[in-house]
Amino acid sequence: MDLKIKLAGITFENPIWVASGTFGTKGQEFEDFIDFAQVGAIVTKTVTLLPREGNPPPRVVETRSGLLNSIGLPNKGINSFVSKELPELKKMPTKIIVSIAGTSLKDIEKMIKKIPENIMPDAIELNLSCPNVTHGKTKYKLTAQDPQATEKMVKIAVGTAKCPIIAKLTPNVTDITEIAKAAKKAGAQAVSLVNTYAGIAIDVEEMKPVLGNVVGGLSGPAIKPLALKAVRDVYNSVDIPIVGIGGIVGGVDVAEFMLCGAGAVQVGTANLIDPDAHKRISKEFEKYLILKGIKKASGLTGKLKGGRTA
Ligand code: RRO
Repeated sequence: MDLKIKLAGITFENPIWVASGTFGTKGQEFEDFIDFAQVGAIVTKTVTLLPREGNPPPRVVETRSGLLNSIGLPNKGINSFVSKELPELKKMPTKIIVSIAGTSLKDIEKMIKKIPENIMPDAIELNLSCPNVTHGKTKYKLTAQDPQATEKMVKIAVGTAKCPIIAKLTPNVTDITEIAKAAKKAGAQAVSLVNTYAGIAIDVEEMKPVLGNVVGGLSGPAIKPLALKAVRDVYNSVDIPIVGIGGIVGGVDVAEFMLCGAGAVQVGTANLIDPDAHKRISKEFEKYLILKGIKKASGLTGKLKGGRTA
């Protein structure tokens, strides 16, 4: 079975990647479970210019319909990341995609310039969509809710980076295709969607919100149909490679995202429940392809038949 896919000018051994924030810092927690050569790519936990503490606890709650998180981007900052973590990550036999976020254009430019050429990641995922931090003082909370801000942020990243830029979008918008168009216009080589859906969990006994930060981002199988719609909408109206994300827990879910137009996918929440998830999902996906008589995984992208187009 040929699982190789090409996206943003890079060849990946497998269309199934692991999503940012769900795979430890260096993936070392998963070493006993996973053959990294079989993982399409590891997207690292989002890093910022300066260290961040993150949000007050509790930071994660399991609701009846998915996981709600408000971690708030805790990390040691880009200097520590490029000196301690990135060199280790680069030794792994898979593609490394570094996730970065910033509140200003200067932040993004500075961060990208701090990545040494000899340990350049295969791509950068520009996280424009963390639901748990404020990205500046506009009427929009997140960069990826504002087409103009998205365009500016992607443009500076594309102009500075020596590797492809994948813009990670939020589903918390009226029309995600407007944002994907802005990312494409600014030169993004791909978009990844979706980040988590903003939500609130309530402790009725205490009559207060469960999460320390009140609002969090919902992930897991509950959001899959919503994420599939977002991928399909972008596929139908913007000519840009798509990395599909949202509630993938089995091989058939991967097929669904690819049929809707994703060239690759990321597994997130499932890693937190089952450290073996990537291996199992990959095997199940291969089985699906065999059953359907499909020889190349890449042949599945956008092959959804009929129905409403968007
Ligand atoms: O750290 C977080 O709270 C977080 C991030 Br950066 C993100 O992109 N998405 C999310 O659900 N949580």
